[in-house]
Amino acid sequence: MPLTTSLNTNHPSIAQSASTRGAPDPWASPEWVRHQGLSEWVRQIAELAQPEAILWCDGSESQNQLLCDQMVEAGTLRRLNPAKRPNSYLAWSDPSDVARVEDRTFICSNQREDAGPTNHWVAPDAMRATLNGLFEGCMRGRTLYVIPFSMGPLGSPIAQIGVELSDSPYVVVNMRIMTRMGRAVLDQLGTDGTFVPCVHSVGMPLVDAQGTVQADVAWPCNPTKYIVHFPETREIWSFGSGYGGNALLGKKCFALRIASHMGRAARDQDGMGWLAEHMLILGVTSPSGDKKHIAAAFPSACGKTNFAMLIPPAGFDGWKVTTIGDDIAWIRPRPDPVTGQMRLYAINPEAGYFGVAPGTGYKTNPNAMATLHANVIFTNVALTDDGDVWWEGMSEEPPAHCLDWTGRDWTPESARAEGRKAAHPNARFTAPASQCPSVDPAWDDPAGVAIDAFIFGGRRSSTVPLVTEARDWVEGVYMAATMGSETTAAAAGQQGVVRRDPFAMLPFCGYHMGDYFAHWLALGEALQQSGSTVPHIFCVNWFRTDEQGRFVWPGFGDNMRVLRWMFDRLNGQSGGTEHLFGVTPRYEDLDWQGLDFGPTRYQRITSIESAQWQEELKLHDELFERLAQRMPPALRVARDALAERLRLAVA
Ligand code: SAT
Ligand code: MN
Repeated sequence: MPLTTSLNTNHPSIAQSASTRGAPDPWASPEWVRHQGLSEWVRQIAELAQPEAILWCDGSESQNQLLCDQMVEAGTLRRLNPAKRPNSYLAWSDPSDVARVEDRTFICSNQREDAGPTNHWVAPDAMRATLNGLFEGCMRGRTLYVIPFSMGPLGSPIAQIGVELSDSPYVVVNMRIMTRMGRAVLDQLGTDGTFVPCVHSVGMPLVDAQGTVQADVAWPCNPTKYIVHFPETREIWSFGSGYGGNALLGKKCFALRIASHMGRAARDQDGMGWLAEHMLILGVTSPSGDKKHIAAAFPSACGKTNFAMLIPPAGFDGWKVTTIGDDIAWIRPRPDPVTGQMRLYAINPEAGYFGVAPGTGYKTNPNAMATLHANVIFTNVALTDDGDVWWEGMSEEPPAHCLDWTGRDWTPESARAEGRKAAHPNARFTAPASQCPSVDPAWDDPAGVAIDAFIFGGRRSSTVPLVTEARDWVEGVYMAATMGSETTAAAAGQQGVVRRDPFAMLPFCGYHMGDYFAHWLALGEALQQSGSTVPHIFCVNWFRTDEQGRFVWPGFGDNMRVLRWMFDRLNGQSGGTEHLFGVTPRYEDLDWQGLDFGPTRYQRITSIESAQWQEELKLHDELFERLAQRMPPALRVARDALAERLRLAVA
């Protein structure tokens, strides 16, 4: 408890606000806060949650340092060896709080049908009553941090502002990396701008209703968790977790669940609306300087960060991949300033990477490793004896000894004997995007980049070929809508089971998935009606395995071969063969320079087995059945056409 007291009396923003108003009003906002509505809302939440103090986060280095120092003192963070990893910290979470909790995530639209069958729904009034109960006094003894943030470059026409109120200083320092955070955001907000209110508590007050004080722990959280969205009123409430997407509310909660609803609702105003997608954004530049921008959707922990930072392999001299974003894209139609044609412009609403550490290494993603050289917060990775971090896949040679993410001794021998990992499979790094060597010069451009193609990818050990191009927009939307993927450690629950994950948005769509498909179809149609060409749509699967369960495709840098094929297709310059559901390159259509990968192996990752596709079609039907109430007819037509082609193929 003294922790927060010392912070509040020492920090200039607090001292200033108290002194300007004479009588010390502990909940007064600093004079640089000019938005009356914001100040009132903060006071209202403070009255409910009863924090000991309020700290307005100004985004400054000095305030950040103060919070980090306090978290080091409290045991929440460890300072890493500054000679090895300057200005970097390690956090170990409570072992019960390590991933997103999808079954505790709610879309509380006014009407149940609007949330759709793929979201958990509770009536808004009932949920508000529950939240009021949970939040009453939940910050006692803690500081309430006011975190103003912008998703997207400050002032961009595509950006949006949010304010998160959280009792977690870990959230503050992560939000400072992941978003544009601090005083400049409130300057942008002015006296009456709109913002998305986000309320977050770890749910572990330090003083109970009787005034009994309890000691803090390194990672406070609560077994009861609620991640709640009210799409119509655009509010987010999160209780009980301090981890990742559960707690950094700008990310999945705002930039995907609320923003997807915003983008759909905007169509009623301007006839087109916009898209909030679970997509990385990359640039590909050819040796002649031709550049294309591609947005690619993959489920969590399927390699988006690696793909966004790809380094072309030997033999691709002069080709370059640049990174605009690694997780989320906000995409808006707008006329091209030169041709006047409508195009889709994308920004990365985030300012940092919250990437999966295990599997990120000098071999698989050197750009990420370079990004992580300093100013990073690591969560749930191992601590080496020289005060640095390690995780499975970071280097070939594991350290002889380290402390695993639970703080226990770990050696390669103990790992072999007990099968215990040094890092949690969903361990993460939080790092500034600006530190990435492959960062695109336009990554921060408020105007965004014009998208030439979309990629949709899942993790499938069979059935789905390496790459397929849809023959038109509707076929592409069908592919994306019916995408399946094996579950990963990014979400709590069973792993490795195939589930439908339409557009990689299953856990992130803030409204009815059928309406979401309809929005994509309508946007494509509106673009085409305006005389524009729509981006090409591709579907990929890097994850097919052989009889021994080994990946057939080398992946990583070699994905450039697939990117190059797409690039050439966009220019109408490469061939392919048509099959059941699109166009796939023949062996000779890919550039194999520098890789020993014969036609037989290629056959393994591109073959389309009718029997498997008959099973697959049943899974499409199950999804369509679930979404029946709002399933766009065009996708049923696409489904029937596929079924017919399949019937002919088998006959
Ligand atoms: O939602 S998180 O930000 O924790 C990570 C993810 O699932 O992509
Ligand atoms: Mn993600």
